[in-house]
Amino acid sequence: MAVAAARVASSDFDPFSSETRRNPYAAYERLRAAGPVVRLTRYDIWAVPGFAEVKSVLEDHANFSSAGGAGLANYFKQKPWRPPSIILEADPPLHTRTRAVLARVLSPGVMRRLADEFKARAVTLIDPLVEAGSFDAIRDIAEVFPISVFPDALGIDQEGRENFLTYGAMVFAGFGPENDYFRELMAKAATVLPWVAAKCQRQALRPGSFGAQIYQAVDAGEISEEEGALLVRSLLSAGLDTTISAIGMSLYSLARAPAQWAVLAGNPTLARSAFDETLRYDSAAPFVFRTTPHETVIAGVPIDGHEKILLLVASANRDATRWERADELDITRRVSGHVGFGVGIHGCVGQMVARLEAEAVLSALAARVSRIEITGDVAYRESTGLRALSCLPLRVIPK
Ligand code: OVV
Repeated sequence: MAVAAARVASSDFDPFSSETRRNPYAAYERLRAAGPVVRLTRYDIWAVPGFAEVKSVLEDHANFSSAGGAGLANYFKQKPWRPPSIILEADPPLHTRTRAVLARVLSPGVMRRLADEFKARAVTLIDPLVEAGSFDAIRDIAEVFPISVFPDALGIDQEGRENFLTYGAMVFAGFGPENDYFRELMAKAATVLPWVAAKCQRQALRPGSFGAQIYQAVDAGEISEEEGALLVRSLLSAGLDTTISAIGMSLYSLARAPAQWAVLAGNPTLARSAFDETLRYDSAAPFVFRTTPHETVIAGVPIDGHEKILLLVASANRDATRWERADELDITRRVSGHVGFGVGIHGCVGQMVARLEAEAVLSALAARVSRIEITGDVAYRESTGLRALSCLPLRVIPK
């Protein structure tokens, strides 16, 4: 159905620009004021900025498909740069089958068994940094800790681990329009993509690991051998650049709020809820797309079939109609219900691993450090899909 352009809000806002990455929140507020769904004229897509509508679209997988791609590219019309994810970029019934496998592999019981190991490794990483007194929280913590614990849990050996950084970055840099950063990463595709494919094979995965458990689902007939490899690939795609970015953004948010750090240092058991509050306050994964398989409506606005819908989860997490003092970081607030991990059937299946990693890092720091200061300029990587810092120079004052 044709939409009368004059009757719907439109904006020339660019969700993928460097300026937006540095500070998206004023623009998000203007979008929320403009309407429940806003036409973004630069890209010919719909944007959804408010909490209630983001949540209801995420909860309506029948009218808002994931098979059209999680990023800007419309797989109903264009060929994706990599074979689509069979969990993130799939609808039921395929998604139901693949999700069941990963939900089992990443279940709460499994997490409990990993917790002590993650915490011990975080202390080993953090203590010498605290002794040194100053460090780059991105280079020395955020880009190190997930790479040190997650591929081990996944069952992948040490060889070539720097390729994980490149691959994870590639996946999320491919969420927006092609830019120089994406092209630079893709220049390494000829070595990185075959390396990733090899690491996803059955024989590359240590017995008892997450990866080996995925192949047990193959042996049980739940998924095919090829699907097994693609689900290992999903853990590699989704499990590193996300936690790297989120741990970096979390430290950045806390470093900008000394009074909040003091609360955490006074009670390091708040680390887990502090991490969730930083995800709400400055979400590392600021958006995800859906695609309409057919005509539908959002908040009464008619939407054509095969349209890309940009769900601004970072904006929803600052919506004053949902959150009191939405623009304030408050690690003691009741933060459950934020959409930084999404919600619905595609809600982050790895969120317990992410929380475990971040909790290990934040509690190890909070146990030792009474104050954090930012000592120089911070910068963002030019990733269109994540808000990821490239550097965060800090000085820490030990207790
Ligand atoms: C959540 C997420 C992000 C990126 C890639 C994938 C999943 C995947 O399944 O490949």
